[in-house]
Amino acid sequence: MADKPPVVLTIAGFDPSSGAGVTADIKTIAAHSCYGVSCITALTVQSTSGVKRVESAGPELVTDTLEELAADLDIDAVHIGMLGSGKIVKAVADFLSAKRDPRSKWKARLPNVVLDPVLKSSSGADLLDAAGCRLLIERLIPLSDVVTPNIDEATVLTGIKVKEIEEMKAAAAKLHEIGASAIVVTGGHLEKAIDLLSFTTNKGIEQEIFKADRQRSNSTHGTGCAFATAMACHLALDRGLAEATLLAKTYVTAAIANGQTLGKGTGPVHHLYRMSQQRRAANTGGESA
Ligand code: PXL
Repeated sequence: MADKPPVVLTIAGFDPSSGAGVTADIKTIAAHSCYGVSCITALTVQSTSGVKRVESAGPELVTDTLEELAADLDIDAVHIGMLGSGKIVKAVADFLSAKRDPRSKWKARLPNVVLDPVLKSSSGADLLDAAGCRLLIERLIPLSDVVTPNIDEATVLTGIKVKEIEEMKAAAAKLHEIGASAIVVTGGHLEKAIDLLSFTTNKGIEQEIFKADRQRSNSTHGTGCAFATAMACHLALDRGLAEATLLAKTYVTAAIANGQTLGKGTGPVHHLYRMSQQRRAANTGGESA
């Protein structure tokens, strides 16, 4: 029998065009040789042209799905993406808190919880209501191991208008105050694609900057989901925070660079680009990349 792969749970919305959301996350998880399981929080009607409609799942459906999966599998990491509404944020926060309660039926807390605080789609549709945003700050950020806002999300969560590195650092410090233990502010929209990792040690807050050239590409739908999910996979594979950040950034950069021309709008990143590299290498008898 083959070895058991790390299990990564994604709690996120459904994007029928598979650029973002659970179906995209499952591709990212497979690309990292982990086993993906999922809990759908909302259905969206969308394509590469943008989000047309959002229907929230019932909170009981979310709670039952999470309990069913957690009772059956040893989960090595959790990715949280689009949640849609305050009721779903509450269901997820209640579940994560119950897993931490020593008096509960659960034996251990869920490890490596990566929260991508999804607020809006890139086309501007609201993906979390106002009550959800408040509860995410109050309850979910303190229950997460890593929070991965982009600069717009960091601005809404902290009230600090994030444009450059100094504001990224200040927003990360504010998120620590709110209760985040580690943060990656992603700045793919800046002139250079700059990500800031911020974490607490016994000496205080440490911050590290990761830079890459910004790519001009039309295949950028799903970059936030791919980054946060790749981060969860690397943590499930026992990598440290800095290595996980660097590898997740490298994965997203390559997934954008290898993007295929799909749809009439903003195309998806190529989550499974490594498969075609391996196929090419096999055909030429060469080594896989
Ligand atoms: O990229 C944010 C995002 C996350 N999850 C779902 C989405 C989107 C953006 O459209 O549809 C399901």
